[in-house]
Amino acid sequence: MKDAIFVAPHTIRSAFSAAMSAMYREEVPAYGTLMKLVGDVNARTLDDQPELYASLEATETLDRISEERHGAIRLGTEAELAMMRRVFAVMGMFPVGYYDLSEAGVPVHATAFRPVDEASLKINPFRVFTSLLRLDLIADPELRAAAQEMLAARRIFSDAALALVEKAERSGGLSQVDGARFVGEVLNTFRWHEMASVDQALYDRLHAAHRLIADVVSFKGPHINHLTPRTLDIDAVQDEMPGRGIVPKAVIEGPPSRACPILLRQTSFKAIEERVSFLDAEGNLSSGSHTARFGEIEQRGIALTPKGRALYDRLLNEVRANVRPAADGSNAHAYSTALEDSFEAFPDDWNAIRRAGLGYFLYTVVPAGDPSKFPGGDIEALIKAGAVRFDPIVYEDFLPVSAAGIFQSNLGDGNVQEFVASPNQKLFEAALGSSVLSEFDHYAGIERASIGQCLVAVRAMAAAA
Ligand code: OOG
Ligand code: NI
Repeated sequence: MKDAIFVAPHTIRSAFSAAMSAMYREEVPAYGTLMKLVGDVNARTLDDQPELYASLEATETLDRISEERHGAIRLGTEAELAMMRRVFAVMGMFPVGYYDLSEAGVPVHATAFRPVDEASLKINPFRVFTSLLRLDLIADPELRAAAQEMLAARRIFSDAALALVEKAERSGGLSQVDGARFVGEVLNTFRWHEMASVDQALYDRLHAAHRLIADVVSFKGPHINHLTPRTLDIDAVQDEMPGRGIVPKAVIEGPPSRACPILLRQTSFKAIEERVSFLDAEGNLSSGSHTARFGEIEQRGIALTPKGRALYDRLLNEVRANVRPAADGSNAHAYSTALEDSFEAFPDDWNAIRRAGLGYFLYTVVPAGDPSKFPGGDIEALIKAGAVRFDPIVYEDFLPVSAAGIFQSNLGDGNVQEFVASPNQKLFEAALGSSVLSEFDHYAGIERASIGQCLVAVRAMAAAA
């Protein structure tokens, strides 16, 4: 009875991601161009690959294939992060994973707010990579204090948004009318503000400390800095961007193109230069520019186990120790060749990946099997007998080295700064007001449950036969 009056969190999430998409296309027209290109490439890929068409048609909603999969924001304070967690919870999005980017020269740590269960992901997978600025990594104490003061004074959520979050928490959901108001109010938090909230002198000092610090501290709120649709052929989109008048980053992040895709491949167009205005203490207006916002695309593969991930990290690090991708693309070809060579060492066959314990799989009973012939015992015997099949579990999370590459190419590739690596998940979780779900535990749990279900189902079928 109670549920009947509430709109489902995934319905609010779908409305929110659609509203973000419309707003962002308006704010950053190049993003609209990217969306069009992605739609064209996806349509062409489905035309060219009837097998892919059939498998996607069976498992997904084809008419939404080119919709946004994720976006990203950067927050300034612990209180903002804690509140953001409550806002995303209303939309059925929960913190998964901890990403320390200080090691890669970006002074933030992060999590991804996302739908967690399979059904919810399927309805709408939208997630938001959410970073928290690490002011402790600003060396100059005076600048740190100025940044802190600016951030402490800003209010990124409207009173109405806060009231609606409290209402949802109190009553266990929002009505349809409140859900629509919530989307409208929360959307405002992610809007772009042409008018900076600091004067030009402070902007310049923040910018000199790190471009990302200027991006977080100088504005009224955490503008959405990119959205990311899914592409079925990331290499084609990367190649065709220049033809549509948009400038791609130098290389695609993540693993190379493979028969059995692993983890996540992503690339973006380089951030656009936008006009901003500054007001000084005397009321004089001046104008400058700010470069932070871009568009990205992603293509996902199988979630890897810790063992598979360790192999991935090792192979990637080996490549990057030899060929560091240059921002201007001058060694892009050498990089991609080295990447392909290195990943020869990663099995490229689903069963080999599975047998080596490198990836997570979902096991299901084959409906056509003859239960009287099923061998007893373990899952391997059932697979051999053709009674059980396995399919890769898709990686729904992010990769710190890739994220750092995306950050960097969109903050100006110039000088990459060094920070002392200082992961601090405890501190992050204290700020968040909850722990983050371990993505590895989550995938392992899905796999384990699917094996358990197969064994139970097969036993029941054999008993009934
Ligand atoms: C976030 C970069 C991380 C991804 O796809 O890895 C990210 C940012 O630039 O704020 O979105
Ligand atoms: Ni991204």
